[in-house]
Amino acid sequence: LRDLSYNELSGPVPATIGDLEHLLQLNLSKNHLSGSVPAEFGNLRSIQVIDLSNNAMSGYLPEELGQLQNLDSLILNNNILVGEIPAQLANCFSLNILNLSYNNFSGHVPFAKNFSKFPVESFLGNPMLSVHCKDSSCGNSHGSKVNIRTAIACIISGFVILLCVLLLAIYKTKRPQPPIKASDKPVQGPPKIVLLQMDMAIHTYDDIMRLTENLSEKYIIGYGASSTVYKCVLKSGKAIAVKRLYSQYNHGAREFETELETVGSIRHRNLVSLHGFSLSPNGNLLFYDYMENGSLWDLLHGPSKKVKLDWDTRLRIAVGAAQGLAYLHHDCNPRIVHRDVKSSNILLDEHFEAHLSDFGIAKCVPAAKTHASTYVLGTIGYIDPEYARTSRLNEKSDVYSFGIVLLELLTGMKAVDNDSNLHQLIMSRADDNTVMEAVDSEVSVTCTDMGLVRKAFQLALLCTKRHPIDRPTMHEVARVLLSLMPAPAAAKPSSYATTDASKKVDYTRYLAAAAP
Ligand SMILES: *[C@@H]1O[C@H](CO)[C@@H](O)[C@H](O)[C@H]1NC(C)=O
Ligand SMILES: *[C@@H]1O[C@H](CO)[C@@H](O)[C@H](O)[C@H]1NC(C)=O
Ligand SMILES: *[C@@H]1O[C@H](CO)[C@@H](O)[C@H](O)[C@H]1NC(C)=O
Ligand SMILES: *[C@@H]1O[C@H](CO)[C@@H](O)[C@H](O)[C@H]1NC(C)=O
Ligand SMILES: *[C@@H]1O[C@H](CO)[C@@H](O)[C@H](O)[C@H]1NC(C)=O
Ligand SMILES: *[C@@H]1O[C@H](CO)[C@@H](O)[C@H](O)[C@H]1NC(C)=O
Ligand SMILES: CC(=O)N[C@H]1CO[C@H](CO)[C@@H](O)[C@@H]1O
Repeated sequence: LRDLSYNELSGPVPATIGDLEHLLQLNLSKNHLSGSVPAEFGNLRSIQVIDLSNNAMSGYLPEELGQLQNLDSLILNNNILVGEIPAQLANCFSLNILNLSYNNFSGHVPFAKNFSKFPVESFLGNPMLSVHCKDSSCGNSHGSKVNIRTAIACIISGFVILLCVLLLAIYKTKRPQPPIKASDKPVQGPPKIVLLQMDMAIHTYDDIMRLTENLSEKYIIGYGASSTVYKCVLKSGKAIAVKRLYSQYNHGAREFETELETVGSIRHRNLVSLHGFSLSPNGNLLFYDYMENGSLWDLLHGPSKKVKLDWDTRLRIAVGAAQGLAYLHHDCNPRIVHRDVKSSNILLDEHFEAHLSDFGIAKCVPAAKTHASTYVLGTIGYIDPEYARTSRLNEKSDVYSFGIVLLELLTGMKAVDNDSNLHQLIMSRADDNTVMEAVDSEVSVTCTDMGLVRKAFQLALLCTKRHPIDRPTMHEVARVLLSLMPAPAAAKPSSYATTDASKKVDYTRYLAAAAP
């Protein structure tokens, strides 16, 4: 349901459209749709593009649209919408393209700083609509009708004034005192932070440096193959993780930024969100959600194994990670291959909900030589042998790596330890039917139905099948894992129920095929 434009659709848009919470784009332009825009549009949490232009939509625009935090384009021109433009639209902070032209809107254009970026072309052809203007020099200050020329003049002067105010504000905040030390180099000012989500608003690069004492060692919470991660508690008290990349990206900064912006727009409950970034001369900084309970690797193999992970928790972690990965594979456009699925990239929040981290930018960050064999990206023990052999990467390579994580969860063993390889070990045990002896004791004492553990083993072996084509998709993996959950949890609406309801998976076929 992405592009239904240019059809002969007629009648009202059904309110049930609000159930499609994973929908990214909705293009219904150039149909014969009538009726009003349903308030349920406010439930389309993931939506980025709404195009209802060139229809016969009437009525008021629902203020619920203001809830759409991912909305980038709202295109409603050439309809017969009436009433005021809801001021709540100013809350759609991702909104870049707005077209309300050629309707019958009345009242005035909302005056909000974050709304004034839209050009007058966004509002053409609404004879009853006036442009609200705070500046008295705009003449008609009673909010009554103004003609389009005054409107343009107002908007332009509004823009100029706003720009001046902004520049002044920036100038003032960035330079509390005149610089004392005269430097030979031209003063460049601190690096800028590109914000992708609102949480970090009002923080400057200098703030981050101050809050982390210039990225002091005492704030380090982890090391990756290509980065160091710091914890930074923001002014609001909320913590974020600051990841500093060791190496400069290989290709253009602009390309890297575009890539990061894409990653920043991806949001799912089982993915670690990127809130912003700063490409500074002192290293590139990426700002992520902070995950209270660290990585799965630390929980399973870390020095302080203070937490005992019972079977239910492990299963929930597996389900969460599978759903996050399935989202990248099946609900993102273009689809995203993670390339480095492993237990240290599965992070746990304060409720022990799993969030997959480090997706989307793997190809920008050269793998550290200690971790990757050649230029094949990934981590030893998790790399799909087919990918290593052919260098041809697809989603099924992630499925393989996920299978290894599943084995890790079941056995509590590392993917590689000294010379022993977990996958080979389990394969050989599968041959002589002793797989169940490898189950982590923490699992066997907390699981009441070892049949479920056996099924999870079978699923892991399926995921790690030699031929990519024999491996299930992540959607299928997530469904099988969900089916292993205790009934009340499994009955909860899965986040996929809406996006992929039509596709049925025959689990038994898969499980039977995996039987050793
Ligand atoms: C929607 O579809 C129409 C016609 O196919 C196309 O011209 C328009 O660009 C599309 N809108 C968006 C936002 O992609
Ligand atoms: C946009 O501006 C309005 C009014 O100035 C404000 O209430 C709202 O919080 C702003 N939204 C964002 C996302 O900044
Ligand atoms: C536009 O709305 C006004 C009332 O606000 C109404 O009088 C007028 O007929 C409407 N025009 C169209 C084309 O619907
Ligand atoms: C909105 O649509 C109208 C009619 O197609 C067009 O003239 C105008 O340029 C568009 N505005 C923007 C901001 O794209
Ligand atoms: C951080 O660096 C700035 C400039 O390099 C310096 O003025 C400041 O004292 C440093 N702060 C700390 C806590 O080291
Ligand atoms: C790996 O080697 C270390 C020391 O060489 C040893 O202590 C440890 O038991 C070995 N682990 C396994 C799983 O063989
Ligand atoms: C094992 C562990 O670190 N658990 C913590 C997970 O996060 C919550 C919330 O911060 C803590 O209370 C737990 O101690």
